[in-house]
Amino acid sequence: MTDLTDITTPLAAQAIELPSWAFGNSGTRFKVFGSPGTPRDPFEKISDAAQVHKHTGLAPTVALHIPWDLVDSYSDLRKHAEDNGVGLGTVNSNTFQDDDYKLGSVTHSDPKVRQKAIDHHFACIDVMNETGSRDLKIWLADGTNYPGQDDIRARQDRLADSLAKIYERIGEDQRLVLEYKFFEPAFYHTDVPDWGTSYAHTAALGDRAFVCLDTGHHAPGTNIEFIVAQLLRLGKLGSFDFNSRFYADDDLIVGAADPFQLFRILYEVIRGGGYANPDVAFMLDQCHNIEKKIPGQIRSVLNVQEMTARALLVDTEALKKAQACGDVLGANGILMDAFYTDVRPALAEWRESRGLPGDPMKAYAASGYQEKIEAERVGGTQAGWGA
Ligand code: PSV
Ligand code: MN
Ligand code: MN
Repeated sequence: MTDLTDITTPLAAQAIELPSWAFGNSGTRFKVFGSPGTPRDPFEKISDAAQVHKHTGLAPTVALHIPWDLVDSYSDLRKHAEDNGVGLGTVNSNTFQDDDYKLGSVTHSDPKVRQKAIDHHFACIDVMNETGSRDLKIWLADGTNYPGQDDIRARQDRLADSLAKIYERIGEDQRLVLEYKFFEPAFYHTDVPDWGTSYAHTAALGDRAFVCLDTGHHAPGTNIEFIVAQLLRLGKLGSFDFNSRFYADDDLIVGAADPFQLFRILYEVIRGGGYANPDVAFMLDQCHNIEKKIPGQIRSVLNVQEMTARALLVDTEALKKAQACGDVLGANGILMDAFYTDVRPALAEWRESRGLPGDPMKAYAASGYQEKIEAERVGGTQAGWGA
């Protein structure tokens, strides 16, 4: 069995934030399939997320999405989370489901619409102050569908201006994290399409503004680990939205489509000092359209743990030597040896030694929780997409 002795300290420090929306129903524009036991409110989403942490010890916080997770009292929600052994994390804004934002939100040419979008972010900061959250994550659906539709440069200026107003409002211990995405829902141009644009804006804002890298938001073939290395070099990698994709923004279980890519990304995170570093938040951004949501999230965090273990096992000294003497195939072989190491039996044993189930998927299935929520809950909520 693989010897994990040298890597258990960093492994024990792993924390992956779950998205509240992964527990609601979601789907494609073709159909949202309802699943029995879906949470009826944000409190139940948190209870479900807590199951993931209970069985894996890997997911101590849950990200909220406003207004999908609108509640009367965020201190009650916070208390509920704490009672269930988890905390509330990143607050995600939403300026993509309101008719006013058809032609843009913080980039809109109408100052009234821009102000409405800015005010929404102020409301999100109010929520953060109650939940104790550190990060405000902004993903914008802003963009255009046709060349000439709007002045793409003026939109950059309006974006910079709106972001500066939002940034001014965040507290000393809070951060603004700007996510990029190269297309969708806009198809001609997106106002924050790539890491460079997010970097340019967050660098202009200041030290408490960072880039969020969603692994599903790049053109096929993009070398994501290079972006990770570059952002870590620049001190601007704030967070990850992990998921996997075959074609577009599929939001599938992380590591499902391409575990090797996840390994390569995690290797660069570790190499660049971004692992178990509070400045680089590991989050999931996934939807479970056809599979059960809680086991879907358990599988996801285990995939991240497994690829992290493999990346931590890279013989970095030997790799450095091979690289220094130009041993192309030797260096590649050292990286591949770690990638091909089956760490699952050793991880199961290590989990048990820490009082966790060796097989969290099995433990959840045997716990009776799924049957209980399916019997108790009727009329669950949409995750938000299409809501
Ligand atoms: C839309 O692409 C998206 O998936 C972004 O990645 C956000 O992080 C997420 O929705 C939630 O707003
Ligand atoms: Mn995302
Ligand atoms: Mn996305």
